[in-house]
Amino acid sequence: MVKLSVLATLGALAAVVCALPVENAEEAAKTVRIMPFGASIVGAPGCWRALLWQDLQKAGVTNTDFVGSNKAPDCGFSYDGENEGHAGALADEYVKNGNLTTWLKQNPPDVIIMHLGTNDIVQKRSTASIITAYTALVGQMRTSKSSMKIIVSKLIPISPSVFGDFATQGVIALNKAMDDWAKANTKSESPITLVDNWTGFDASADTIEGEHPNASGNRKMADKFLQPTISAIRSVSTLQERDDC
Ligand SMILES: *[C@@H]1O[C@H](CO)[C@@H](O)[C@H](O)[C@H]1NC(C)=O
Ligand SMILES: *[C@@H]1O[C@H](CO)[C@@H](O)[C@H](O)[C@H]1NC(C)=O
Ligand SMILES: CC(=O)N[C@H]1CO[C@H](CO)[C@@H](O)[C@@H]1O
Repeated sequence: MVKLSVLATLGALAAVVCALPVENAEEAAKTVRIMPFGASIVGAPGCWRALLWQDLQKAGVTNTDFVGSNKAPDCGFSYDGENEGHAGALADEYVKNGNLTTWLKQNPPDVIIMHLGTNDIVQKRSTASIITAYTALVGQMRTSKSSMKIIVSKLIPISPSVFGDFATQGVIALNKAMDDWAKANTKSESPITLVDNWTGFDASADTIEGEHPNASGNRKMADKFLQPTISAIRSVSTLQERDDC
């Protein structure tokens, strides 16, 4: 009797442990690989990634490995800053050249954080062509991993006095188009989560020269990415936990 009830209790405990939210298992959770992907706003120096990494560690989300062929630029403290943010990059050139596919093979991630398209807009690519490139890139991400968690940022505004009003309007149009695009392309096993880095971001006060975020811009971007990144990491580690159960 006693033994049976102990066994029953153990069985019930195991079920409870497997059902526990992953916060309680984070230390033991498998490392989740995260690839920041885009152009210079992501990569050079992209110190919002340093703040995001720091905020994740502070929040106890330590099972992270940021991956990519770019090493961490100096942001004043040491952090895990590997990324695929390449200065001057265009979404449609990434598609044409297959760069992302190469990088996904080199360092396969579980989560991608993407901010991409500013250079396309400055070089007068249409909203429709950028959205077409996004769809192709998401296809490449899912070929790498069918359950890829994809976090896509609305573009931060760029200064009309530096880049022209057409560029500001292009960012607004692309950000608007992202809503329908994300809805149409999200999948339950591979969600596309939009992060709105446009709202509340000031192209004059929050950038160095009308384009790249300064200290206040980096803080705003890190804050906006934090919760979606935590959710993506947890959804990957929850699936891994379930595999163990
Ligand atoms: C992308 O691939 C093309 C073709 O291989 C190459 O010329 C280019 O340098 C790559 N871009 C980056 C940012 O590595
Ligand atoms: C850049 O960031 C600093 C620090 O947050 C802020 O004081 C400054 O006004 C910002 N803007 C410019 C254009 O430097
Ligand atoms: C309009 C819009 O989507 N605003 C969002 C901006 O970002 C913050 C934080 O990520 C959200 O709370 C807002 O809803």
